[in-house]
Amino acid sequence: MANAKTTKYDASSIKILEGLEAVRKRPGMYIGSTDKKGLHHLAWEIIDNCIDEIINGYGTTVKIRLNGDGSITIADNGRGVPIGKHESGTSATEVIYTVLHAGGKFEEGNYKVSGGLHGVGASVVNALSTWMDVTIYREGLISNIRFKNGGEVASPLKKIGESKKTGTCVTFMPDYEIFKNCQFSFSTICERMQESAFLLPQLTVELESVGDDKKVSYHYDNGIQSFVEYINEDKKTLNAIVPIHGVKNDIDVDIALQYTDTYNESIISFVNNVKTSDGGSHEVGFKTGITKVFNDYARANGILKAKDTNFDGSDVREGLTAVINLKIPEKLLQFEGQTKGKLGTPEARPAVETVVYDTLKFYLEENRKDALTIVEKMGKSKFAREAARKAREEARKGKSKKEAKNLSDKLTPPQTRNPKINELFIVEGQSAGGTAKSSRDRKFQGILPLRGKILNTEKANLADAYKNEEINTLIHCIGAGVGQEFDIKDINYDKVIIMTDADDDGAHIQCLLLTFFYRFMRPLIEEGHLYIAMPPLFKVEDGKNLKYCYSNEELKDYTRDKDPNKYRVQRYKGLGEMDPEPLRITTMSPETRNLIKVNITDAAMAEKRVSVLMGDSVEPRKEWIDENVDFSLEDDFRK
Ligand code: 0RA
Repeated sequence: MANAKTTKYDASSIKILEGLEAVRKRPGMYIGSTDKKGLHHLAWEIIDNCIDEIINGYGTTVKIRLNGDGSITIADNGRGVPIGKHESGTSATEVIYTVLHAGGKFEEGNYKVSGGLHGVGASVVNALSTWMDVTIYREGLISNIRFKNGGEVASPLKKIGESKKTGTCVTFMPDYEIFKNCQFSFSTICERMQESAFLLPQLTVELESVGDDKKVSYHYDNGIQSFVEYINEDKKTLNAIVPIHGVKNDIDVDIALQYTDTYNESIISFVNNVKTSDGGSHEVGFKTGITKVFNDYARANGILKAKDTNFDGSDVREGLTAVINLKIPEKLLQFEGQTKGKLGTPEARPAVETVVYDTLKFYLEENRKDALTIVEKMGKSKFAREAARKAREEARKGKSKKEAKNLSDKLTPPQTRNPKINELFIVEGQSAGGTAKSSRDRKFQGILPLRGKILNTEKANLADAYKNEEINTLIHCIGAGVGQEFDIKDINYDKVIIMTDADDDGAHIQCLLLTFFYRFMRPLIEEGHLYIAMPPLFKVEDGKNLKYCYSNEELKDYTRDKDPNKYRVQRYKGLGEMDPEPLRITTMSPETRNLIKVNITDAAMAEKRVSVLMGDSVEPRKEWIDENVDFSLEDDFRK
């Protein structure tokens, strides 16, 4: 009998290792990719399991720690992963961490609220780790199991102590042979956990990064209302946050919204605690609902007269911040699109529309003062929109010759017209412009020197932007229109590259340009056409060697073991003082340069950053620049 059992165990354990081997052979099939995103997927997998436990009513806190050696620890105070014997003779714990998709078998008809988009199982994380250590507090015991080499048992489950606590603590070391040149990003993990904390008021998240001594924690009793408050933190708001809540046809609708005096909208939506980055039926219902309710209110109160046209959607959403959170029963759940980031469920549209309309109708009637402030802003938006259209039409009719002349004074265009390969360098000032002109490859690189500081578009609407000469020039250069009418198909350049000095002024101009592109040509960023050039900060000459360094750290690293008398460091104060050849090699030539692709993955968070950087309050901006000079950039384009 014992023999039979051993044989069975051996056979099944071989099968298990084969399963994990399949994961190691084709990680992409299980976690999407083996880049930075895939690496973080491992963390999300383990973290989501903890969060599910809390959603189901067990435990309150998730603790996450980057250990500084590449490993990460994730712990919760839920019931603890089961430690009993499994029918195969091994522990249930071992099964959960080694059998593909085993996790679900241990659930007892739980309503998994967070499910839907992820959930490949903890065993996949184990398969892609060089080691994993699981400690479980349960049934009065502390139990531990360890794995190595992608899921082999290094030490089977055993008691290591006693405790009245309950919970699960997992530490794993991702296999960095698979995730080459990747590391966990503390700020990425913080951002996602903060979002979870906003969505789940019962949750506390504590995060720590050991190497650099960072510690934060998130807990929000007021849920998505706190989320809106956070996004609008540095903005002037027009009304108190409006909570909208209702259940319609089994769909639970929860929304918080607030208007600001800015010109942009940020709507962020979730379904069953999973972000729907590409919107979907719920967002359509939301937009329809608010457009209807504000038009009806404005008509009923004589703000829109009979001869006036309606507010359109963009008028109603100007300055709007909204967080939408839906709970949809599994049987109605439908996600669409390549990344499943879009809600399909048709029932969500009328459900959200009705709840939004009814709640806001009542709110507007009860809060007349706020209502009038908001509607007055919509009136201004409508007026500006109509004025901008007129201005554009006039520009098309009469002034286009003058503009062409204007542009030819400023822009040095590439010699050939090829939007698929051409590049536009936006540089600061005439002197840098001159050097850039000598450094460029004239066949496909164009140079646009900006004269003055460009307008801060955080505080400007489209009509104001048109009046600013530098911005006007930019719009004409890029050639694809602006705002709602921007059409990415018409861009004259494949890459628009911001090339400023590596000093405070340069950083400020970068911010101004990024703000402008973010507000008025967002597809340029979303479709990956906007870049930042990386000019070197230092030139180091030692004997016959010449080396360019791009940061203080790089300079320190490079000169550490050198005799200070044997090398010479030149600090570049601006692009203007660089010679054409070094500028070409270090910054402009596609063969040798470093470019950073501007990558806005999360519109709402980027929104928050832009408003911190460009808004009225100086303090948070200073603090923010000090902490994160790299804005929302991801340097995934190092060529
Ligand atoms: C299934 C059953 C039970 C606990 C869990 C899963 C569980 C999984 C994870 C993953 C991370 N933290 C977790 N906490 C709990 C226990 C069921 C019971 O106690 O009856």
